[in-house]
Amino acid sequence: MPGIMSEPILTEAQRRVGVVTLNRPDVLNALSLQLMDKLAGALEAFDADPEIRVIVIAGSEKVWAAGADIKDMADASPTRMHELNMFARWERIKRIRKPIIAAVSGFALGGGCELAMHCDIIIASESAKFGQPEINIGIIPGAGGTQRLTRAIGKFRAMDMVLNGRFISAREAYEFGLVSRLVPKEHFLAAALNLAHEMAQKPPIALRLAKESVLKADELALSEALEYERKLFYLLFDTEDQKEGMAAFLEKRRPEFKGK
Ligand code: DAK
Repeated sequence: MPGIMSEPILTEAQRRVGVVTLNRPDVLNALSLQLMDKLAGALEAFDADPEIRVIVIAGSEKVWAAGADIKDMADASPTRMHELNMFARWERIKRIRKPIIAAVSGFALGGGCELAMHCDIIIASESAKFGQPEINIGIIPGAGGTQRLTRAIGKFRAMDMVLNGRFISAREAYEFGLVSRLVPKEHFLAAALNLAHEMAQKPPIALRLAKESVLKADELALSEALEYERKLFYLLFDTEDQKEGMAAFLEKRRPEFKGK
């Protein structure tokens, strides 16, 4: 269909699941500024849509994303980089409140690896490869790679990847704790979508607060984070879904969550 191939992302609502597909196959889904703008906008739209409960970001079977678009940065001065304000788009993605599942197959490099780490669950195909190769082009990770990767897999493995630009296989990524579930290549998208549809049956407010609370583990000291968790825990007793969930358990039936 004319036009579709030139759209940097494609979006689709599948009942309660919002799906965003990265779509720059010629440049291995390099995350251009335009793509990042559209991605942030699409995620915000799904976040605001009451019908949508879970979001999936997918690439193709061959590639998730090979990083930020090097063409956008190659000749840039610090002032130009400041003007481009690439951080703003990433900050918008960080603020999405609904759970985001990354369906990763093929390369997840540089900004691509960082985008996966902005998601909440990473489903990886056995062919996925993760890396932070920025060192090889004279920079360091700029969208949280040195921090989120270190928190996910530990200092020494992160140093090996960031200092050497070493790619790790999906299996290694799974063993290191960077990947939630490892699935066969042929099924990676179906696995991510199935999981998203399952999660979409769960109480949406609790899903959002659970995400918010887990993310505090990286931000706060343990005692503050536990206090934070406690407040969110209490808050859920003000939802109809908590009453429904517990009533359904006691009545031995399936709960019907309304997001209220
Ligand atoms: N940018 C632009 N074009 C890219 C690209 C990229 N990151 N990666 C691949 N391409 C293009 C190639 O130039 C090539 O284009 P043509 O030559 O066909 O025109 C096409 O995609 C196919 O790539 P290859 O021919 O290289 O394919 P191979 O299978 O041989 O190699 C590869 C695959 C993934 C190993 C290789 O393409 C590669 O090394 N790509 C670059 C990987 C990389 O260095 N990634 C890190 C980029 S830096 C920030 C936020 C984020 C970032 C920075 C700041 N702020 C919030 C401030 C992130 C920075 C990065 O990600």
